Amino acid sequence: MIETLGMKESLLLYFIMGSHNTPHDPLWVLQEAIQGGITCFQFREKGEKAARGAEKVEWARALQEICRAYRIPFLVDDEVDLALFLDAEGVHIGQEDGEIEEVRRKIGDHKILGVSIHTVEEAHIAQEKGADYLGVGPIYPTSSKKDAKEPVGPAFIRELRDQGIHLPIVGIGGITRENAARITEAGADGIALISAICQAQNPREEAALLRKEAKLGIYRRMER
Ligand code: TZP
Ligand code: MG
Repeated sequence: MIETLGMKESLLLYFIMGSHNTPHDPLWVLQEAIQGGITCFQFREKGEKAARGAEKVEWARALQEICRAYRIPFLVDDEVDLALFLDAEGVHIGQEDGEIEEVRRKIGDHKILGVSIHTVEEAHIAQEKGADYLGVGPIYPTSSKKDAKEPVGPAFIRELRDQGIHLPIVGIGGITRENAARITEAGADGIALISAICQAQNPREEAALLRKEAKLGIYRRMER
């Protein structure tokens, strides 16, 4: 485990990638994204083309090593046992990936637990049961998640805040440099994305631009 920024600060620019998400070398993409200013990384090795078994663990270790060198929190999607095996900084689970309390018990109090939510009720439950942050989305249509639900739009983040959700929130799904500021302006602490960085010709420049937009949204919200 590494010492990292506070939870909200870590969510500002949350990069997610599996080895198959990019036409480039994933290790190069991660390094460039870090140079551009990402604040958190999630290993999400999922889907038909995903690596499995030992190959998956090798990818995870290689990406984790880069994160460690730059003190970027490394989280694992879905797989609590893999997160524990790697001594990752945390794990991100969906509504179908197990009970929040049980996952918390397994990982302990010092690891980060992120939970995806799609309704105000799910957000309240995750907040009560000890999630460290909420993943909210898809905000916009996305082709990176096969079983994605209907897009909720940035207004849903505002509604969560109005309904008493105070946990750190990261918006996800179809986020680009054009719409990024709207997510944080609506009340999110950051943006999470796959393709905007994975598919970019210049992931470093793209990350830097996205970070600027995410910050801009926060400033706009503070000025209101
Ligand atoms: N969860 C909700 S949308 C999504 C996940 C993992 C995919 C986000 O990918 P992209 O390419 O940034 O839309
Ligand atoms: Mg999941």
